[in-house]
Amino acid sequence: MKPLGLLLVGLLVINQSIGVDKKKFKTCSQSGFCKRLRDFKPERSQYVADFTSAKINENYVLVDVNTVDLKSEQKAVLDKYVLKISSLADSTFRVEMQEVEPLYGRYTPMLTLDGAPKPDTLTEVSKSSDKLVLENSKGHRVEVYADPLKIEFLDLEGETAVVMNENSQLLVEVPRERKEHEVFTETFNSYHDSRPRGNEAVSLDIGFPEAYQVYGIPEHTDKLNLATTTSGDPYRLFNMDVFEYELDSRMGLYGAVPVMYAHSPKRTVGVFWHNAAETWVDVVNSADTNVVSSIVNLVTGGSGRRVDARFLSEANAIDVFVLMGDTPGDAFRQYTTLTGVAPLPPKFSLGYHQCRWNYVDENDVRGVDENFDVHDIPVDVIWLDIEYTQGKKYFTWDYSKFPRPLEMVGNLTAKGRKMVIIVDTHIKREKGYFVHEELTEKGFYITDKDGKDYEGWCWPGPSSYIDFHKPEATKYYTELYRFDRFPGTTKDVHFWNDMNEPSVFNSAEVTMPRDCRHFKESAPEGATGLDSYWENRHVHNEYGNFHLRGTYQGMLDRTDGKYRTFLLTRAVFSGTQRFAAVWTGDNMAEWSHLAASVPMCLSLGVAGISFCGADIGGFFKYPDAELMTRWYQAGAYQPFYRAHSHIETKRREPWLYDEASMKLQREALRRRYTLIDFWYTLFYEHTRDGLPVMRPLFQEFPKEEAVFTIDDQYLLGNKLLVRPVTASKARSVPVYLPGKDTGTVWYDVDTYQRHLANGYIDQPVNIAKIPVYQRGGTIIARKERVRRASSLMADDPYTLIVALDSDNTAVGTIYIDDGETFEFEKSNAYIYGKFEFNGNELSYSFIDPASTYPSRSWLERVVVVGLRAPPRAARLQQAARSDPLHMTLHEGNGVLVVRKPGATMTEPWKIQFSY
Ligand code: NBV
Repeated sequence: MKPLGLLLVGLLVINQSIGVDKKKFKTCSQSGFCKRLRDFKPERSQYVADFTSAKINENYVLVDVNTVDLKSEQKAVLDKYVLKISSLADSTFRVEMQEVEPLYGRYTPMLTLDGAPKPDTLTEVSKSSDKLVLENSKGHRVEVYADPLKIEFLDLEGETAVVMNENSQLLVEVPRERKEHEVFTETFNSYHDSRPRGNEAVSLDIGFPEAYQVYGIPEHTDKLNLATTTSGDPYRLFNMDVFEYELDSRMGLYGAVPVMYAHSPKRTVGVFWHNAAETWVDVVNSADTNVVSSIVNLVTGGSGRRVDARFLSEANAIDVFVLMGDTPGDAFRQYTTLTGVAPLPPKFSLGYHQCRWNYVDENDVRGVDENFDVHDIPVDVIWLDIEYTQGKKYFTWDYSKFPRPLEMVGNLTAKGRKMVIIVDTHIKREKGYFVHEELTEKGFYITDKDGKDYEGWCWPGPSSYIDFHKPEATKYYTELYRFDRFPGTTKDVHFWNDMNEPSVFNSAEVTMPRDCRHFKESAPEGATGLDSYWENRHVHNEYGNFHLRGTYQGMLDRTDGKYRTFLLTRAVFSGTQRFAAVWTGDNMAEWSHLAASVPMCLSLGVAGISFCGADIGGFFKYPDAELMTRWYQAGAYQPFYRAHSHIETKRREPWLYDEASMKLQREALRRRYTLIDFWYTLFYEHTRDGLPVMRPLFQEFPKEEAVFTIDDQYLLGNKLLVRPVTASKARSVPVYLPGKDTGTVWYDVDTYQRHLANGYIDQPVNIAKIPVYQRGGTIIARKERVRRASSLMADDPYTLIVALDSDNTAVGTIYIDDGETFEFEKSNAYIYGKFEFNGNELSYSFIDPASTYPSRSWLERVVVVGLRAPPRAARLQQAARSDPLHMTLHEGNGVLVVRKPGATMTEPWKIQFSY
């Protein structure tokens, strides 16, 4: 396309009325395999296991499975498969199945797992020709039935928690060489997919007896608990650039994480469908449909509940991890044990990020930066979108607008701030552009179906895409992030990888043609045919991860692994958390989109991806002052806190609103900063326990049925309960306070009003109010002196908020380090401290006594809330010090403030209270 063509495309994009163009994206019935297989539900499964051949090793068993012709009397064998069931550490099993000798090989995701999963023992409990019973070291049993094949996973009480192929929907399509008359090609919107291998889809039904709800399989825009899909399409997992995506939808989006959890008051289990190809997931919740079976179930002693799921993928092997739980936290951790946790982020990245498409030049950047100071608003990062480049050629600067990038970055870092700049996935095909020329010369591009460098259309016009499956191509790419390769960047310039689904404007479903070719490392020697490469269809959902891994490694390498880095991505797959933070893409300045940010980030969080946020204010359209204010307030309590906006929209930095709104936005931002160490501690703890930072209520209150479907409020760690205001002119919001059965108490963080958990309360709100509650029994450290950027608050003192439970006790933690290097790992340069209050004493001790960090922060204040009887005196003990402390009482004597204890954080201390 010529520049005029590009302009026209651009105008079309901008002028088109707001709302997704659904015609661009397939429904299940337009997707060949989904249509072909969705209705596949034979009366009896053709898959039969043969246990005589079962080979049991210490950690796994191999079983021959055949499909048999049910119509023939001798049940003639059709195809031969091998089933492998492995036992893995942390109550996890893996089930793999494919043909004995797949014609072209089947692709297994390469970057999802954080190293090889640790094995657990697997022992044979019994074996007959009908049934094989296996057990792991914890006592979880797997019962495999032979004819037809069915696999049940039992909890520790011997009840079936997960069952596979009970509905006979196991299917592994066996590719055959194309016969002359056969047509493999499929067409969608006039785009042809050559499908050279023909049909190679896989399918499996997975049932969850007793489950009340299922969760997971982000990224979608509907509720956290998944809906029954019998009417309408299944949930779709296929990474695509969906322009102006709609809410309450099961359509595919930028990301896909095929992990699902099933929860009941009894137990939580999970399944991780390890497949990078396009996948559709059907869900049937018995509560929505099956009255008869519910009654039968009730009569037979069950809860009457059950959820059935069914996974359908275009290609690759059957490969499913089963997470036996049994609590929600256990299942979430089992998933991150497999796929990894987010590395400890540099502290600045938990502060506020100011972005826009685009800050147009150096002056603009300077102006924005200065305005934050003028209006006394904290900010850690200023961002640059695609316009900083020379004609969308990443790793270059448009020097007419950014003549001195180093100086610009230096101005920011002098104030303790950072910069993030964008690097998209596509590479501009332009003569003279060094990246394009080198990639072409080295043969590092993805090729089209005929083996020529694939050329698509994206922001820069004609573009190609790196074949990261080639290890040397990834290595080449990492080196582009070296300071000498990308002049104008420093260790304080971090990155944003966008359009990495990948987005291709002139191809089916705005992404790469499925028959494009990727390098196959495991190709048989000398192979030239279909077994010599992978197609995009096999690796599709994993492509973003390959790009991210390259960037992440490149950023580490540029400082020889000295500094931690920040990276943001739009495409998502299993394991993305190890490389990048995620945002929910191009949302809109609408109340409904503000509300959707909560379930979207919650479902990413349970899928291992905690570092999540939505564009504050909404990307498309313009947020009025009220919406913008509410969004700043909500975002202050979400992990990734960045304002962003479309190039065509009106500027909307806080000072551009009326004075009163600006002050409210500033107040919200300042609240974020008072909790900066709380956030940092949460993220540190995520690296240790693998649990979501932003948690659904059912994680902490798994037996309380009323919370199973709540997704407009959530918990930060196990400490704060947040219920953002997501409606205009709200005078009050309903807030559910969980924990009735355990006598949980909650304290309003603004007033310290104490609420005994008892379900919903009606929380009055005005425009300044953000409903946030601290759980009784917890201690949170705050920094009350908010400065220009988080780095400037490093040495500031702490205020501890001790919120008592009904036993008059509380505990909390604090993590402190230099905020930017890996010294915490390399030389134990950190403090991980624990606060404990038992009524008579508040103590501070080290969880990891071997670690130290010379923190200059000190204890400035202790606020104890929920006290029944105020103490008479308090005394600090630290090393040789023993000092009486000054106290005051507030709020009808329920709030005690201990002034200036002055304790340091580098040694343990105690504050003793006498009554
Ligand atoms: O780089 C421009 C935008 C970016 O601002 C946005 O955040 C991304 O999601 N990008 C998409 C491409 C164009 C979107 C219309």
